Amino acid sequence: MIGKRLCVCPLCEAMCGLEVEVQGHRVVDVRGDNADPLSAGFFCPKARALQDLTADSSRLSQPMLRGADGFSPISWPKAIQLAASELGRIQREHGRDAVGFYTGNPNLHSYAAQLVELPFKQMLGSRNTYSTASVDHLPHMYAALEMFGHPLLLTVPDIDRTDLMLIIGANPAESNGSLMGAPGMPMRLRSLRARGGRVIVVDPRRTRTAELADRHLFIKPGTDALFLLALASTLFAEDLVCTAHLTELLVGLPNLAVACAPFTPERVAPLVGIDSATIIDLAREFSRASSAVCYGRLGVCTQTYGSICAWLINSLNVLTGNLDRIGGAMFPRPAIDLVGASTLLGAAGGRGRWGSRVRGLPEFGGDLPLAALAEEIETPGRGQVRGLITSAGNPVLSAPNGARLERALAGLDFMVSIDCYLNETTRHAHLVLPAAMPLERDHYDVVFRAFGVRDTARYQGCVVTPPPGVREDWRIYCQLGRRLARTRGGLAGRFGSPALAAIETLSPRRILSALLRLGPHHLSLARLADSQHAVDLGPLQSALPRRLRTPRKQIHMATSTFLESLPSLVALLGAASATDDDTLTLIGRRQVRSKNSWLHHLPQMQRSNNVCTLMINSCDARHRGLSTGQTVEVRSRTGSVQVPLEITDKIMPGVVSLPHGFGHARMASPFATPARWHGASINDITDDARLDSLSGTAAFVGVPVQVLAAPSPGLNPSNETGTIHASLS
Ligand SMILES: Nc1nc2c(c(=O)[nH]1)N[C@H]1C(S)=C(S)[C@@H](COP(=O)(O)OP(=O)(O)OC[C@H]3O[C@@H](n4cnc5c(=O)[nH]c(N)nc54)[C@H](O)[C@@H]3O)O[C@H]1N2
Ligand SMILES: Nc1nc2c(c(=O)[nH]1)N[C@H]1C(S)=C(S)[C@@H](COP(=O)(O)OP(=O)(O)OC[C@H]3O[C@@H](n4cnc5c(=O)[nH]c(N)nc54)[C@H](O)[C@@H]3O)O[C@H]1N2
Ligand code: SF4
Ligand SMILES: [Mo]
Repeated sequence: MIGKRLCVCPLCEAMCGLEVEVQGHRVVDVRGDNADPLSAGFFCPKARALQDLTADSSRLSQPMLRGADGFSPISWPKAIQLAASELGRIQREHGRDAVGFYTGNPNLHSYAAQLVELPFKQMLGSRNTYSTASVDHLPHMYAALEMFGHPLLLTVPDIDRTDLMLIIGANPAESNGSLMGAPGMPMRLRSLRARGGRVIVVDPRRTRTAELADRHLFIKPGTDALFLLALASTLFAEDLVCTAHLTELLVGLPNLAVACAPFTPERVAPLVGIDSATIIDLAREFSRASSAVCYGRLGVCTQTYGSICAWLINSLNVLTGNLDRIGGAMFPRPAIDLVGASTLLGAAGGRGRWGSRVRGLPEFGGDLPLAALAEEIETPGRGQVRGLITSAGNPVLSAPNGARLERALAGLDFMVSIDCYLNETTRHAHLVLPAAMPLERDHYDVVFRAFGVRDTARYQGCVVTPPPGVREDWRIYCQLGRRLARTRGGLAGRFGSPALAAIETLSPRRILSALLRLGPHHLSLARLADSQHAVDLGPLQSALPRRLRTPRKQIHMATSTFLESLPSLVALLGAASATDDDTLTLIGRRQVRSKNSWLHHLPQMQRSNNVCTLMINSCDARHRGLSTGQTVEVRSRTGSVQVPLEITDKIMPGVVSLPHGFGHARMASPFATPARWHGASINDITDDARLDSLSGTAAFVGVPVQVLAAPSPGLNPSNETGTIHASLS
């Protein structure tokens, strides 16, 4: 039976409205929903991949147990029993911290998984919990906590009404935006310019976003904190600070002025690679625009001064009166208020309350930096991670120095993964529990509706029926969690996990319904379910001081943690550029036909614009006698990969770029991607020792590398690339 369904695309933060044609378990056609208040008919090639995804025979449809001859099916009751007894044994013998937990990106797209994750972690009782936050957005959360009093008080650029958008370290035209639900970025940037506004992009690569902008400035990777300090120091020096409606709320402004003073454009310019006149002009233009917003994402988060960058981006918006103002950086008012809900559910968290066992890296919101996981598995002693649960993730490809993590996984006593696929990580698990995919469960974007450029709400039931052998993530957490709690014996064992039991009885859907009703718009889930399209709750509105969570509802402009980090940046001003001629600086990139590591095997993703190449500037290629298409070896402190070279002047001299999420040559199995699409994992050469010290976020950006002609043809005879070959068993 063929039927048409309106739904939201569950694959990325843009939340595009779709009209899909469904046949049994499969999506057979995808179009944009013109009536969607956010996406207005826009959708990207990934949405078409939903057809491939729902037809994919390589996805898991029953629990799989790894034995000497590889994986074989096992029943659900046996699988849950085995996982609980093995993990329970490890915790009894070695303590609660001996079992680690990692949760990956797709869980952020599942409201039910989000609701159950916290009680699941509380039941586990381990300090070794990890997530993608520490390879992604933690610097923004850190700055929000310091300045506004809550890690989830994150601002969103009011892109549809701004007159000037300064984009630093983000490529929303290809990523479709992050912490900014704004589908159809090319269309939005064009209309911004058509109404007389300006777009300026600061990026070591001339990205698609940069090509749509009025101006693009190359910046040396990892130096954005200096650049932002120079912008702020110019505002103070030229008396351009105008905090307008925010003035009464600010504390520490004089301290910020003093702290910025050494970072004059003249001193900063040679280090960042942008001349001082340009920095000064930019500060003037930003301060004089009738509205302006500075937006930064992964390129500024994942660098050694990531949290400083996030602080300074907020500061720039404050200093020019653009925080909490139409056309500036605004706080959404979503139907489920994440700030209120997280406080209610006891998830608001803190930071630095404990450190990781081996390196003392700070926890944030209860989780440790992902960069610490490998050493926590490798290093003997009380609290060593001997058992691991991974859920909806692929840290072998997504963690810094993923190759080291992969080696460490081999030493675990027991590993269980909850995933839809055998991937580069889950293939190391002893047991893999198959999860229902997006579209195979009811859906509400509880996280990402909180970062939309308009406030909207949408709930949908299941779009396609899941195969009988899979279970939804939240059920797996509840079943595994309750069984694991019971292995503890005594009183705790008798009661299992009351929180998980309560959720199972109530159902996440009822909790969602209550959260919507209690939320600022008092929505009814039944009404949302009846609505064909997303419900428009209107444009962003001013929310201060009401939303602030600092004790006196003030904005803290210069807290000691930030100020104490500045001397090391001052020291940089005096240092000569340390790089020698042979060293290049590595950055990452995202390509349109990708979603992190997990969709490359789908035919829709396999197009010539989605190959894993090393981009290099023509000067650097000439200097090394390298030519386009040739296989090169890229070496860093941690490892090396071989990839084909792509010479392009879209990348800054001295910088090279590899896309993130490839590295599938490891998967020599029936589930593998065809060799041409294997690529190499950038995280085989990133460095788990490079971190933003404040938040513990991995500094993927700016890894020093050497690039040379590969000593022999690549690992694949067809001159395609790969890294480590391994068999599935
Ligand atoms: N197509 C596609 N879309 C995606 C994803 C995907 O994998 N594929 N993943 C999703 C996820 S999980 C996320 S978090 C978002 C990320 O969304 P974005 O942050 O928009 O995505 P990136 O492409 O990583 O953009 C980072 C940019 O920073 C630049 N950059 C690197 N180093 C520096 C530096 O030192 N300074 C500055 N100023 N710029 C730098 C890079 O060249 C790149 O253009 O994308 C989401 N959307
Ligand atoms: N060098 C470098 N490293 C990076 C980045 C970078 O730009 N450069 N980006 C970082 C960022 S922003 C992110 S978000 C991370 C992503 O890191 P991860 O979240 O670890 O990796 P993904 O590739 O998103 O893994 C998704 C897995 O979830 C599974 N999955 C999909 N849907 C579901 C579901 O509903 N339930 C379950 N149980 N499983 C599901 C897929 O099959 C896939 O195996 O990578 C980070 N690592
Ligand atoms: S931009 Fe994101 S939400 Fe929109 S269609 Fe593409 S993958 Fe789906
Ligand atoms: Mo991400």
